[in-house]
Amino acid sequence: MTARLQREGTTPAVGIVHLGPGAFFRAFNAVFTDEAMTAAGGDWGITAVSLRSPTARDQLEPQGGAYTSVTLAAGARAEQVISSVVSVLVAPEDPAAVVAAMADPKVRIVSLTITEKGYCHDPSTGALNRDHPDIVHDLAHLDAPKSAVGFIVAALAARRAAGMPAFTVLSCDNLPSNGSLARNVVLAFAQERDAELAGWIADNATFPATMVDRITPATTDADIAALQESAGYYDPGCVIHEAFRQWVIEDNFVDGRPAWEIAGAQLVPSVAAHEEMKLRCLNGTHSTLAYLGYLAGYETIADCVADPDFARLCARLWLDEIIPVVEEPEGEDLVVYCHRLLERFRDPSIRHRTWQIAMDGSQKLPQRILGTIADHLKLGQVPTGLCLAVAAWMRYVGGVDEAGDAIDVRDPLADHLREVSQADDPVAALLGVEAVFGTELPQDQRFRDTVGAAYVNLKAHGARAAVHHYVSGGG
Ligand code: CS2
Repeated sequence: MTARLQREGTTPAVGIVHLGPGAFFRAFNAVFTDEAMTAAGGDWGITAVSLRSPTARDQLEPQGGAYTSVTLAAGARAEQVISSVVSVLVAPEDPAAVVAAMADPKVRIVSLTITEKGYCHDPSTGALNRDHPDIVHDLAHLDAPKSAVGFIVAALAARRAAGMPAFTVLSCDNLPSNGSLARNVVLAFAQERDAELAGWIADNATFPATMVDRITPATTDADIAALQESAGYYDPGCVIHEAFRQWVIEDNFVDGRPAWEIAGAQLVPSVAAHEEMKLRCLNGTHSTLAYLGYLAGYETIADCVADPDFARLCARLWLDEIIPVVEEPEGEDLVVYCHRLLERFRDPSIRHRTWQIAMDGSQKLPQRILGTIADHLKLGQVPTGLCLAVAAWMRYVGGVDEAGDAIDVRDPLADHLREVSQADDPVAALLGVEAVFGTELPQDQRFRDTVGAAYVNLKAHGARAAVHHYVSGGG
């Protein structure tokens, strides 16, 4: 039997608690922190916390927290053992231990990769969803929280009671103004419990915004076997990702941070423009490819853009519909940025499944696609390609593919969306889902008509024909 990977060298003291120890965190935050500590030292070891399943703990604990980060680029591979994670806690097994870890005086940062739905917010407005079952639970039982928001408030309350300083809450999820969004949900929750606590958090904690970017598909058994073959050890905690990485961080920390800039992070006064560029250019086309590509029968993003029509779809979306309404961040050239994106999407060694990206669309659509559409409508234009993407999402959440087979739709609103799609006019019914579309956008007749026409076209001719029609100059 092959030996398992083991941690080597000294274990750093913990300075960060990270919620959400999935593949993205391991390919991104933990790598930056590992490299920063190797180069500049600092007590920034990470206690990782899983809010749901024990998988990450079961993978990493027998390895002392160490795991392999595998970079794949056009067939070449590079392996790097990452040792910044010191231990993994599983919140449902012992919520009090998680609060205690976050309330430890040595901890100065609580970072988050909990995905969009982890914020328990209303996607169209960003406000805390007070009806969310985890929020309802946590408001009543803050001694044993379930949600990230509940854990943060419980830990900050404990720190305040002990006369300790607050910590920095560092959101690293693909949400617009993720720092203020995290701040708003935390303050709204705290306000419901104790107005003085909310005031203390507002005055003492910081919530810097970040833009995060590295394409990291879910690790497969084949990836683990390939690592075993090449490295000679077994590591079920390994992660596979592209070489590219970009982390733009608003430099606003309560009590220090790792020297992430040594590992290439950009520490800036404002992240807004970078964030919008990334969410709209990368994630916007990713989601478009996910829905249209899935319906067209393509398994991965690389498979999608190997089809010349789908590659042209991306190019046309960027040039005609996205870049014209995106502000260019300092130091970036949007055309070059998008050109590079297509190269990243094309890399066949990164097998990023359309089905994986299609997940949780109700939480992703507003910031990835609907904001861009709204900006065009304000200028009196209708972006037909992005409306086609919305129609493809509607087809997808209907739950039946073009061959008549069931789609395994994963989304917190999946049941509701499937039910709503059964209406006589599914487009009108889905546009009425306020959590996704808000109240303003669905009132725009041009938008309704264009999405409606795209939906009919998709249903009658299929995704490949609809994409071909669009890139051939049709609407
Ligand atoms: C993807 C992202 O799964 C998805 O929704 O669009 O995870 C994407 O790969 C990352 O944001 C890239 O940085």
